[in-house]
Amino acid sequence: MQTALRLVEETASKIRRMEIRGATAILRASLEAIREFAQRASDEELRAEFSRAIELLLNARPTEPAVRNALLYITYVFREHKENVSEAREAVIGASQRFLQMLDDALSKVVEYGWRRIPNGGVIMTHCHSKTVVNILIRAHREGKRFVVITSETRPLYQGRRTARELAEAGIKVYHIVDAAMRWAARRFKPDLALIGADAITSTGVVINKIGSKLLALVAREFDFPLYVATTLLKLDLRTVAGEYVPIEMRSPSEVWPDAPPNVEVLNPAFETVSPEFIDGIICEAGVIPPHDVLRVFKELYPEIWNVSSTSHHASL
Ligand code: RUB
Repeated sequence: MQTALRLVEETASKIRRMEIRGATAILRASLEAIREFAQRASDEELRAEFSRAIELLLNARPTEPAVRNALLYITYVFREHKENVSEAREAVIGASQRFLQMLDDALSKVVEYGWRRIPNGGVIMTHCHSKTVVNILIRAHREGKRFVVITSETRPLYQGRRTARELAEAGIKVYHIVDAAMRWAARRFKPDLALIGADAITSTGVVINKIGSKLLALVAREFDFPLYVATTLLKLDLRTVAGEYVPIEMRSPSEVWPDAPPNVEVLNPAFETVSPEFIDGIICEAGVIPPHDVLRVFKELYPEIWNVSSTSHHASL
């Protein structure tokens, strides 16, 4: 019989191999894995392996603060009840459920605010695959808006194809380009706006998203169209308040060039930063807000998560 920890290991490995990818999907899978772990583990296993289960999920992808916020909170809840294992189990299951619900509520609000921003008859550029962005565009289309989307393929793993396919299947006209053609496409199609997702947001409103996002921001600046980021604030990396940087994941060179010649060092950063001066608005669960407001709004929306996180930072200072 599989141990409960084995199930968590399987989820962590799918996240590492990018069978599960995109910040929202990773958060959802991590929460479901920890809930299932708590449901299935024996008393002994829950006590002995809870921290290991959390660690496996935390380390699966380094640039995913939403997972960190969720798992820190669940760890706090577990520790509060650790004298009584059945209470601890119920508390972990309950907290995972609450977080999943919070995520669903947040995402439906982001979509609700986001679709209104999509200009009827307009041209929109996006990059990579963000479920949040795709949902906004499909909703705008269902609400009767007609527009064209330019998707970039997103080397080396081609997540842009997934975006193109999902939008096309929903009846939206898509132009698909190689990443290096972003500037060319902007010149040719004169976009009305760029819309990207986020993996992480810092306390000062810097957004971290797929490598190539800053390129799109620079193109938007040059051709004078706005760039919006659609994301739940649950992706705010609270360690940045305490002075830390968001780690940027470096992935295997073999994703780029599996048989590169000797002496060629292939570099494969997964993400990059887009600083607030390049962002016209964060479309989040509180509406469209300026990037520098993210921390204040986060504290208002999620005081419990904020309290747990600041307590754990102070403990480590
Ligand atoms: C995915 C990516 C997405 C964000 C947001 O990178 O950069 O834009 O994760 O996605 P990767 P969502 O493919 O390396 O995981 O809106 O679905 O949370």
